[in-house]
Amino acid sequence: MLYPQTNLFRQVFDLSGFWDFRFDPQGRGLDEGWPEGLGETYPIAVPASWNDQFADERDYLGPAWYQTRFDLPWGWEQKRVFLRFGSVNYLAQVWLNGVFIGQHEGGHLPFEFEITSCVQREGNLLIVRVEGHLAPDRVPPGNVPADPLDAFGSANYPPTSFDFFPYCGIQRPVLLYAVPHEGIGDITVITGADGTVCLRVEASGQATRRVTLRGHGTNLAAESDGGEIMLSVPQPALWSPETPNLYDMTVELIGKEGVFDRYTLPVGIRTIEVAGDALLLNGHPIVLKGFGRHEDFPIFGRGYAPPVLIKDYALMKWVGANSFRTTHYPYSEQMLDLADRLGFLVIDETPAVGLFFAEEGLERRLTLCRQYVREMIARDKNHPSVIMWSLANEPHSHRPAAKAFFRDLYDLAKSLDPTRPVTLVSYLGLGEEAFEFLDVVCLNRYFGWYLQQGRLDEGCALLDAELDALHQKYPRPLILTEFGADAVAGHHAQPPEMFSEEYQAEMIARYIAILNRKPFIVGQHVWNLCDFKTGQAVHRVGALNLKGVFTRDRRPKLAAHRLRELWGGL
Ligand code: BDP
Repeated sequence: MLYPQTNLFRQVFDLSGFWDFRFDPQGRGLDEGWPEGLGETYPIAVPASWNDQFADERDYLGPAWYQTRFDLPWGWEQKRVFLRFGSVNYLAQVWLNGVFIGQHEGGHLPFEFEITSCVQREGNLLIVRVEGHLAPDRVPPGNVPADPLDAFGSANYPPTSFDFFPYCGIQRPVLLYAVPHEGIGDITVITGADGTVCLRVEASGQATRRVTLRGHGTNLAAESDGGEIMLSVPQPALWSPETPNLYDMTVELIGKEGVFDRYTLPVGIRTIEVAGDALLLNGHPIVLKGFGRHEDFPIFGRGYAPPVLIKDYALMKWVGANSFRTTHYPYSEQMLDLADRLGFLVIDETPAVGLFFAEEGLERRLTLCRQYVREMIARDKNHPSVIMWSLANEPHSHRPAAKAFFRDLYDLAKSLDPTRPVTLVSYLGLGEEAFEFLDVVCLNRYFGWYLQQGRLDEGCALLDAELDALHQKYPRPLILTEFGADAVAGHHAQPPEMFSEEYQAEMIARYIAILNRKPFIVGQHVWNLCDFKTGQAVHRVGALNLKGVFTRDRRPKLAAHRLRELWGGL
């Protein structure tokens, strides 16, 4: 799936701004004809979650309705016109000029509709109904009934099956874009460390495909009438965190009258593979140092907030990190563009967090997970920064159905992208049967926090032993994808005790010392980069998870300084 762009043949128009908004707590909108106009409304900023924009309604999860009007830019009558949503959480239904044009389930991934036949030159009315209820047969699930088999159920409020606030609304940009009637549909780029760049271009219409690749002293071109196109870059400037070299690639379609469509994208030449216990980037072992994170900021909620992205990269670099996981859903496309430019290694994760495997709703959850795997890979396959797909975070895999569920998703991911390792992130450890076929073992651990509370010696000894046991059972690279402790900024204790900055810093440093001793550990991701908003629960003071090494407004705690020493940000 290509991100819309503007050039001689294509054009993008961003509908971000203040839209009209209306809550619909009684669910009257459909009966009262709101698809044709909302009547009385209140202004709302798009994109941004709705929950923190108003004085009330923080916990209201929908339905709610959005409305905006637009005219077509000049010259678009000759084009195909699409409407593209970057992310709407959770269920979106869309009407244009009173006509229902489609719906999409699941946040954090883009969807689009062709509107060529129903868009007017002037006075278009766009209406979006959004609904974010938490339900056991949605992914991620919510309102999950207690399960005697694995002591799991939703206990917090709102009743999520995950530990972050279920922000709702139009959270990423809504774009209107135009492309030629015949043109480039999709591009897939696969690179080799020897400098091969292999391209698949999907296009409609009779055309020659011309590809040019420029940068780092190279200026190459190739043409083909279909199928794959191969380029070979002599002495390639490879992409890596230390040298995030990108080439400019342009794909053009040429017909009888000349060039009729063009698309440009940055290309990083690199390989990623698992070999024994190692994770190899361009044939060399790498160790991921970084974080789990959230798209989370006061007032914006989970809304796209460009300065926060820049800040978070600056903070990660300051600490000496080279990597992050898109916990627990795919991040904005802009976040990945920046990872390509700034040299970060990304584990790209689907929104499948908190899955459970009771019969009821299972088939539906699997269908949704398949959809997310497809959508994520279609969106992110061309990013050199993305080095691994994560199918899920902390599934409650106690029932036998879990293994077949993940085998299905693993095979799907591999069939769509044979070039990247596939994993899932587990808290079960030895009991996670999907580790039998996953390429990399990813584990979250909180010994010395949720267990062995206040007893770091005991917690660290357990971690040490468990990592070895896990590696013995599943001999492949292992990443500790989460570890950390809550710390109230400004709270100090000597000797360290839980919730003090000292305890958090010491726990993280002691974990890292253990990880550094084990050659099969190829990654250390601290939970979390920043404090973030959660639902309400006794263990979430102020409805915040305080495991950030930075506060929610991005100020360093002691642990950030300690990490900077350990990871060489100094
Ligand atoms: C892990 C989850 C993560 C939580 C974290 C915590 O993967 O989403 O926020 O625990 O409790 O189990 O802080």
